[in-house]
Amino acid sequence: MTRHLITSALPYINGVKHLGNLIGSMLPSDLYARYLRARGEEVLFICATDEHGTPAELAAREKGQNVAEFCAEQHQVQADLGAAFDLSFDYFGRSSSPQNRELTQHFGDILFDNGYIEERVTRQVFSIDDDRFLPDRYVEGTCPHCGYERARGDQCENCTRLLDPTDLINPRSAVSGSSNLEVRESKHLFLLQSKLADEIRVWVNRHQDWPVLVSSIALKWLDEGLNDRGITRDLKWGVPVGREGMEDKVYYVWFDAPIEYIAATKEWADQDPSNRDWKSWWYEAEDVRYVQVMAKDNVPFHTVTFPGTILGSREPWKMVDFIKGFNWLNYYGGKFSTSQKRGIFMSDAIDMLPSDYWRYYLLANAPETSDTSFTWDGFAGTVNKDLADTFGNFVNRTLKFCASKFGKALPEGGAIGVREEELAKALRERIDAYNVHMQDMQIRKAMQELRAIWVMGNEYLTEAAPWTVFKQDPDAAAASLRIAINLIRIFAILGAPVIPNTAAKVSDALGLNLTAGDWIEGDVMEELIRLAPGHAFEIPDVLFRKISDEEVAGWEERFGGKE
Ligand code: B3M
Ligand code: ZN
Repeated sequence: MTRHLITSALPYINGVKHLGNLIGSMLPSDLYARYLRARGEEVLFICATDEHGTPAELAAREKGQNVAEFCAEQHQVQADLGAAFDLSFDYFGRSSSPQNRELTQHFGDILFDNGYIEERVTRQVFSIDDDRFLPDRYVEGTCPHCGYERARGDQCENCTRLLDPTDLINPRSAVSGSSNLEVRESKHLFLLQSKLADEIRVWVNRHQDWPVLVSSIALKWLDEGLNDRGITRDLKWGVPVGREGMEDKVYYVWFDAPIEYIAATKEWADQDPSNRDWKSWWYEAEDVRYVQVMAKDNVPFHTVTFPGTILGSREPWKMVDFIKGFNWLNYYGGKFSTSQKRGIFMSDAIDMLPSDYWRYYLLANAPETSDTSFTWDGFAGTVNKDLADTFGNFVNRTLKFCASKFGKALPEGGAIGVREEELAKALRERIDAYNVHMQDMQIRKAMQELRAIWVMGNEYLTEAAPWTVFKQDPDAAAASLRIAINLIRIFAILGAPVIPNTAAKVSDALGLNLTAGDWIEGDVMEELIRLAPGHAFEIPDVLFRKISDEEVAGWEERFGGKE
């Protein structure tokens, strides 16, 4: 039987992630993992913080912490937030782990031995006052083309021209502002991607089932020609290269970060080595289907660069089978921005409302085919309509009405008829469609089916109208309430990958013990009569509350909506 390995792109360590990051990788991969587990599949779901690189060093400096301390703290913050959003990682690792150091050095060494890495001497800007080499983007100065005074050494943001740091007029360090700079020579490792390009293209072309977003980005990079890439940096924070003559160098963050997918699995196994085997998931792992989830800016590194690392190793490491890529979730049409603190961050969101509100809204509006925009109006509309009215209200009014007329157990009497047969048939079709979209990771389509399934329950209840039928024909009312309560169970099961907390509440209210592995398979009619007369229930508190216009106005104000 196939085993499923799922990785989410690794959230960068420099601060709390915003909702755009959440829907760009972590949440949809969680949905997929939960769905597969519900179908009884064997799943390993891995994520980690991506901790190396200059932005981490600078973020630590800004907080007055040393970088290791900063990363340890921020890792915990992100792990806690992931748990608060019910991200069901089997393991949430750290790219600064000893396991990743060892594996990254292994890949570096073997690529070197195989002739895919070579040493080259480069000329780079050194900041004397900062006592460090500056990455290109941390050299600032005046653009020689347009005169913009805050151009970065890699690119001018004003005229978009690509630059070399030595092109800048009046260059200075973006770290300290010091203009006490000089160009020094430094020896670096280069990954000879040009030698691997053909092989990478063949591998990409073998994956005709990838979303267009993903394959088009991969092919664009390949068509533009792969340059050999410097994969080491003159920094202290990172995976040390560990080669003679390169004592002061570390691997570039994008070299070690994807290797952390493997290393995090090893971290997971090392916690319980007698029961967990990391290697069978990654090495000669023919029975594994590997799915990666990420936002579009990460696609080149996963379709070209990292595959190059693996192919060049000439070792049988598992390569990705399917990549789900996402466009941007914008905030009122503009970018969410960690550095400009624009938009909504996971920590704000979870203080405002429970995770299921966010999970459903974000998944239903996932930026799959194009960028989408978060607006408070849109959020409130979706919550009020789909979650409060369609789902939550169905559960509460059904159970309340039943309790008031028949007590808190499924009532006896009546029989199923044509309406129920039709309901079962229509449900089967919708559930089949839901399964297909979930398997294909067509997230918005899947959410549309789920919503349509909830709507069917409401329509059934409106037509069966137990509240009016009750006076003349209590048996008929009892029969339709039994069906409705069974629908609640079905809704909870089908909704569990999306709104796991609420599904658990509903399952408790129905006195059930739903676990991963429960799904609606086979004959739906049987599922509609599964809970039998006499089965007791409780009435849960309101499952989803409505969001008022005043709240929307207040949040727009607080988070800077409109403009
Ligand atoms: N850390 C995502 C980012 O910060 C990046 C993903 C790494 S996945 C190996 O853009
Ligand atoms: Zn310019």
